[in-house]
Amino acid sequence: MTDLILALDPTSRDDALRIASAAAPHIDAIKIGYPLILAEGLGIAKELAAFGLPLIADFKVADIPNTNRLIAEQVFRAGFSGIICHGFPGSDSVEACVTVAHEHRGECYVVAEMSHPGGAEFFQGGTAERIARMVIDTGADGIIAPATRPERTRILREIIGDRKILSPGVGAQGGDPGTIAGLVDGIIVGRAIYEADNPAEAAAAYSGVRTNRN
Ligand code: OMP
Repeated sequence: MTDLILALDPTSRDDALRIASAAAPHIDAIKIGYPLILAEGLGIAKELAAFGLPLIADFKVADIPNTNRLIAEQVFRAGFSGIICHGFPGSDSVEACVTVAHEHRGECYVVAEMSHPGGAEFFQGGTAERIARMVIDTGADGIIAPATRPERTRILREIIGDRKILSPGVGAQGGDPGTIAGLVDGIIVGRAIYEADNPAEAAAAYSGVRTNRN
């Protein structure tokens, strides 16, 4: 069954906890990153972990291996169960995140191709495919691939086989959940849930498109 991952990007603790609490019965994981953590501090991770859902750190880590390792150690110590890193710094940098993630029984996802229009500028032309192959070679757990371009995500699926694909771009960025859900292991939805008048109802509606992977 495709997971529904809430991208929790509001920048106030109260909003984040209210929305997470409303959406929690309908979602499978929570992803947070710079917007919420820079506003409220890393301690928000422990508060969100209390919902009992996997918590993914979206820092799109993109540094030398030693710095990636130091960042990943802080992430898993803070209570996260997954981390997102970039692939373009190279396989040694990705391996640093994968090693720390697995030491903590967590998961590491690598951005293969981004979902916004500019994501086509550098990630296409072979780069996304190379990053997907790197995921296999480094033992990473999966990729981030765009719900806004299902045809690209389908190509990346052929490369990564049964590794996971988490797919942002549904809702606010125009991606259709029904089209992408069967191709991926998780859809990532942010504004369409946390900016909705009724986040619980919105989360329940996205939860309804979950399906078995084709
Ligand atoms: P909404 O556009 O509000 O649904 O949020 C999408 C979430 O997914 C945000 O937290 C983005 O930072 C994140 N994201 C993308 O939108 N596109 C990508 O290519 C990669 C990510 C990500 O790594 O999560």
